Amino acid sequence: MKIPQSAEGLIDNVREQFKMNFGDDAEIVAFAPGRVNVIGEHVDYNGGWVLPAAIDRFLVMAVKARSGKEVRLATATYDGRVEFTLDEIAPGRSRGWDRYVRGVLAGIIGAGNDLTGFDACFDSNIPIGGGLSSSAAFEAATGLAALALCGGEMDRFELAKLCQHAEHEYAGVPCGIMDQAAVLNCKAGHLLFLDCENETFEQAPFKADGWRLMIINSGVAHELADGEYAKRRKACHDAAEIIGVSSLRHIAIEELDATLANESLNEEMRKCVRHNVTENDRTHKAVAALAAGDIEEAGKQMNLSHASLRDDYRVSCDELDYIAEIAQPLEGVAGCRMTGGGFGGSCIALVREEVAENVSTLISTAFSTRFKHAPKIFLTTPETSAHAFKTGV
Ligand code: GAF
Repeated sequence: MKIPQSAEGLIDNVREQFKMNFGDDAEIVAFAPGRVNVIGEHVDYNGGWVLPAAIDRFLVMAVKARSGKEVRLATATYDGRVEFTLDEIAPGRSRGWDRYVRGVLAGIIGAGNDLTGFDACFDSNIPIGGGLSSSAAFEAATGLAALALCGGEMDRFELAKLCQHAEHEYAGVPCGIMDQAAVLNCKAGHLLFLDCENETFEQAPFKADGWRLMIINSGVAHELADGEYAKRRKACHDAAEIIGVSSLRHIAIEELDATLANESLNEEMRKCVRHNVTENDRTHKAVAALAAGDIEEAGKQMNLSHASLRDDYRVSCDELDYIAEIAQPLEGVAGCRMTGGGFGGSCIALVREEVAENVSTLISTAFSTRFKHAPKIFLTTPETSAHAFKTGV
């Protein structure tokens, strides 16, 4: 395993913080990246296809085993220090950030691993609420650190499902599998073309020479547990039942018009079906375009994706719409769309590296004028997935 250069500084800091908090060296370090989704949005929980990449922002966790069942968590990311025992990890014991840790530990122990207590210190530079999967990174790093502590082994997709379960049961977010699968399976320099029904994926090389992924964080914290996400998910599920398919992914683009003519579907369901079917089609087109080096076509599909998420799926917001509106026509921008769950969070743009600075300034100026705060903009390259390693001290 090669430690990503962009994670090195954070790893050093966290190891130092561990020593300051617990007076000793950590024995294992786990790191997990955030993710950005290039295209294929709000389709993962309907068995669809997604195209995320790991980003060069990480959560790092340093740990050391203790005898007994006590877990002590220290962090610079959130306020405070939390302590609990491994007998106190059932759902509902905490509403704080430590619920993610409790949820993952419960899954690891439930899978038959013999885990003892431990000390842990973590820190993250993945923007929280930025729609970049800071919570999936937290779960993945916890899972890998815990497995390394007890010498347990688990297939990465199984671990992703365990983390997804923790998110459902402990954070109350009925998310799909994309985020956890991405942070655990992405490969540097590649996009993860993931089939969420069959749980299979291809590593699609990001061979867009001279192009970069730009992330534009609106600074509007997205909150997926507030009900809208669950409502969309339910409308999709109900629509699939009426149509008679196990999930919306089984409706081909050629069948869309006939499907929408079904009089038993209400307007809400129709919009959800249309978004899912067209988004799956766009994702396949974007993957083919990227493989052929046709960045302009991939960008066009991203722009169409944004419109569908805004108009049919209604998960965008003024800030994200404005970023897309400003960015899409700019010279050197192939496409721009909201990314992740929406209702705030970030946009992703495919941008020519040589004009990236200029594009960033133009977006930032226009956005700041309208919303009175600046977006946080950065470029990323597809990074590696989560890993754990022994420190050797
Ligand atoms: C959030 C969820 F966690 C994912 O599973 C996915 O549904 C995404 O929103 C929308 O594509 O990130």
